[in-house]
Amino acid sequence: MTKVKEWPFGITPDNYPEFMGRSSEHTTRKGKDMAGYFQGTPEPEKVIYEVYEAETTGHICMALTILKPGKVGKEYHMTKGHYHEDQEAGEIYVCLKGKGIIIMQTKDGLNGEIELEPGAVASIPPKWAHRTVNVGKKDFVMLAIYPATSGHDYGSIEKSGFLKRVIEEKGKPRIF
Ligand code: S6P
Ligand code: ZN
Repeated sequence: MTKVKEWPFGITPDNYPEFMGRSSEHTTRKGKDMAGYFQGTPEPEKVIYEVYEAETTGHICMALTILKPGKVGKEYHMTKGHYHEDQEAGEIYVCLKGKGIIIMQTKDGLNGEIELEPGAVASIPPKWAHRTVNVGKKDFVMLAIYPATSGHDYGSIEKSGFLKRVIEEKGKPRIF
């Protein structure tokens, strides 16, 4: 990732677009980029989520994820999910807006989830794959903070998926 000029700053639920403007990488994931991730087939041009990343300060990266509300069939919009290439790299998520669930698992078959609402902070330990799901009706916005050397391993999830999925049932999220 390109290193951007360091600058002292604070991020709030209102001023996060400033971080978007100063990030060095911007990724948009549309339905066509996520073939095989959902049980159903997403509309190819529909934006599922956007990520703005920057190595903000001494070996620490920050990334802002904006996960759009919506579903593919009964399944809520979600990120691809990944392990970190560096097996020692953990991560902290801070929820700025919306309602979400992080689903997590290890290669040994452990799994878990954390619910996120504004102000909530989640700790993702090393070796745990993580995927974020928007279970609300508005944008889900969160900040991730992680070592610059983490790297992303998408391969294992692309191949085998997660042990759990999050669907809407009777108007509420159900994890199964
Ligand atoms: C990076 C961190 C997040 C995700 C982002 C998108 O370690 O976990 O910034 O990259 O939420 O998810 P994904 O699975 O497409 O990278
Ligand atoms: Zn991560």
